Amino acid sequence: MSSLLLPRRRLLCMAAAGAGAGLLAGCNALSNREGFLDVLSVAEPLNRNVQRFLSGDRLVREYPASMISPTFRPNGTISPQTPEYLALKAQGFAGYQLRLRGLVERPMEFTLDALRALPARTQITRHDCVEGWSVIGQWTGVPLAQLLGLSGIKPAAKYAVFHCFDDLSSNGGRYYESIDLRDALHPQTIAAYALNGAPLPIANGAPLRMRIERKLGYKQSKYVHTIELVDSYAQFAGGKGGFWEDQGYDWYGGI
Ligand SMILES: Nc1nc2c(c(=O)[nH]1)N[C@H]1C(S)=C(S)[C@@H](COP(=O)(O)O)O[C@H]1N2
Ligand SMILES: [Mo]
Repeated sequence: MSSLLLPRRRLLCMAAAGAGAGLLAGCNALSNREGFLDVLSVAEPLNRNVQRFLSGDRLVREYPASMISPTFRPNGTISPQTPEYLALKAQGFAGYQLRLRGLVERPMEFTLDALRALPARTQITRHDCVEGWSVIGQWTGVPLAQLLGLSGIKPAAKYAVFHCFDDLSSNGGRYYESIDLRDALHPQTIAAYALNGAPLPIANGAPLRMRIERKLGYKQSKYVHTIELVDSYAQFAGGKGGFWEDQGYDWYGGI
């Protein structure tokens, strides 16, 4: 069955329902909100629509455990040195909280224990960096659709922005990224706290990083502390929606 044939409203409900039965209430609240999906479709620039047409709302391939790479090669920041990160690291991340902010009905915070207590998704996927290498790893985390089902989504929200702890260019800025809500609600978009069955290593984004499986490596934010829903990402840093986008990389970053 081709997912392209299903109405978009149905697809969003499937994304939310895939994250756990408790989400159906949030899903109904979302799909009942008049105009929400219409706003999304009008706002999507042409190239995004072309990529969507080619890829649909498909799931990316998931691999058998036998294909997991012996080491998940780290890239970019591998040991954040910002004061706020070093303070959390010194306590073994015990004080960590993921914050949901911006255009949500209810701002929320989740400790790592609270995240681990929610229904989890585990997926073995391939990570493709634009530098030309790939690795396969097993990720475990909470579907973002589930978290947004709990916080609610205000009708004006169009993008999820991921705010990170690290200062990759050592200029006082922080790594950040953004995706549209359709990718945010995709069933394989998870906030991951484990890699290959062990707590996420620092090099790979501890204590929490995003996996957005239809995207290139630079869209996979590590060291995430806040997820903010917005109607525009122009207000952040260079205004192009991400650390590498501000250096000229493509915002959509699809694979
Ligand atoms: N916060 C943060 N996230 C980041 C980066 C980074 O430097 N800082 N690098 C990106 C790039 S270019 C890649 S390829 C992947 C690497 O993830 P890994 O270190 O787990 O391999 O993380 C992405 N997310
Ligand atoms: Mo990358």
